[in-house]
Amino acid sequence: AESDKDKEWFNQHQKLLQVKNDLSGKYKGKNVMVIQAEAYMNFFIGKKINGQAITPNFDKLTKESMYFNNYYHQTAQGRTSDADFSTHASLHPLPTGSVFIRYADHKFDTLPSILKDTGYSPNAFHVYDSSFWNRYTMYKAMNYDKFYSKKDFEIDEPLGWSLGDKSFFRQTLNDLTTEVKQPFYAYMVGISSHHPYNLPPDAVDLDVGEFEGTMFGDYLKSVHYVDEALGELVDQMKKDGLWDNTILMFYGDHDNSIKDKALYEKFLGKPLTDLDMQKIMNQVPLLVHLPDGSRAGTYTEPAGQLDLTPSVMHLLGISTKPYHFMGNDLFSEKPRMVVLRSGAFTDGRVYYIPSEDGTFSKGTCYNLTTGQPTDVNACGPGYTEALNRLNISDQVITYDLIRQWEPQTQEVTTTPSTSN
Ligand code: GP9
Repeated sequence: AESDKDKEWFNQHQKLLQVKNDLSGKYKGKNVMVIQAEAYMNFFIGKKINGQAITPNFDKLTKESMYFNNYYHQTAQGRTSDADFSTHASLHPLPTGSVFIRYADHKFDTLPSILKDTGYSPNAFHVYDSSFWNRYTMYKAMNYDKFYSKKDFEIDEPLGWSLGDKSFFRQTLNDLTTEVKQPFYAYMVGISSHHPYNLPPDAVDLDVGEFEGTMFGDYLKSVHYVDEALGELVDQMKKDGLWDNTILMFYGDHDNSIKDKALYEKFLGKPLTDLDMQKIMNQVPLLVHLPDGSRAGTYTEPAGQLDLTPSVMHLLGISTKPYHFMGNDLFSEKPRMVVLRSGAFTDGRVYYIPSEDGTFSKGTCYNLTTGQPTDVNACGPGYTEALNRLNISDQVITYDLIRQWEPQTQEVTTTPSTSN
């Protein structure tokens, strides 16, 4: 049956996730904090505008953290909820709609729930209405101990859609140190850099020069504000004694919806190819700070949101064996393939960008050694596998296959010993 073939795919993929190295289980029992920053892309990391660093705190952290600069968001129409789903369930979001809304009652192997089973206290924090993206229901299904939503925060720094990330991080750390038992899993979803990015002028100090008064300029200011919030969070974690016993991960959920190539060319000061634009619109940064600051450096192998859950489990020494993950382990040296919901994919050697109508031969296959388009057939085998993965993921989600694959509990039939 089709579902047996799907199960077999996971069995095969699982072997890659079993590869052990010196990071396996090294951070067993540590707290894990995962921050998902709104519309936070990779193209501005390490860049300056008018002599001022856009992300000085992120840049400083890269000196003592692992920075994945070829990390992809794998989202579709479900935007922020898709980033949450692919990060925590290690499956692809759907081609249409949001899994959170459409299939919250289906079974998924999710990081919070797995961590809960091993003694962690998983908690989610997001300053918006708890029903948005059906989070309230989905977070219950994911087994979070508590979802701290808008009603749990004091709106003492009103900004954009809601509360500013500076106050959000501060209040979250307060909850973590006063209410939550350790080890914890803290998942924090920021909101300050949400479209249309118009923060009050006194909230952020960044001279964006020729971009002043444009949405692109406002966007740069908003991500600069989020970077300041990140800097304050790290300082506070040090004061609270959390820094040395917490794995901190910070990544962006999806792009900023600003698609005008000319703006990026102006900002980066060079002409951009279609491949450059593809990367700009799909890469988000991932920063991983290990408690002892080890392994610092820039990691250029392709990776993506689906990889986060198996990778956290690798660090904590929790076996991935019983679960159904499509992602890779970021901490093993195996070559990896990253598939985007559009059907684009890269394996680090080639990069395929699909055509508008999805006909394989009309897409473009880039040879990443030369950066130039090559014979499209060089991407043929990869494309077949990319579509295969997207299909399997869709089937698992739509037909609730993980529930079907659960070991059947034997029905116990008892024969009455007496009759009356
Ligand atoms: C609101 C926030 C927005 O809760 O997560 O999500 P988005 O509009 O970016 O999907």
